[in-house]
Amino acid sequence: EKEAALAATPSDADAPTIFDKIINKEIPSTVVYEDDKVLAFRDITPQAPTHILIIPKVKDGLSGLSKAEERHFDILGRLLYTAKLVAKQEGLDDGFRIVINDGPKGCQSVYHIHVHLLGGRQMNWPPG
Ligand code: DGP
Repeated sequence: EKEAALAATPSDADAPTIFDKIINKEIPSTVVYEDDKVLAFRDITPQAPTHILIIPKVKDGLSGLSKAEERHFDILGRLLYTAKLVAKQEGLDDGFRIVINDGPKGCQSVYHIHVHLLGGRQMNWPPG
């Protein structure tokens, strides 16, 4: 029982999340970019006029950045490159912010790696 409980914690890098349902179109989302490897869609609780999440279609153990291995080099690059493409598509020519939350102290809530693209307003530093 204890092992089963542990297996259900967010540390289970392959556990399905709500993002699988978004990828499979089982729940609706506003998709702004899609190819065979990545999906970009609008965040349901936007923190800026433009707030988009960029995710890999196949998680491959990447529940968060802290789980990254060398085999993930390609997908990590694709996520950032897609963020740049979408920023251009959204007209964020004066700047934008990229955020990857990791773990409880990083305020991560969905354990399927995702890049936040935020823009359309002045960002502040330091972040909260
Ligand atoms: P994070 O806190 O970094 O793990 O970000 C997870 C984000 O996912 C959060 O900003 C809200 C967003 N989110 C959660 N559930 C859904 C959903 O069902 N649809 C959409 N579009 N976004 C979601």
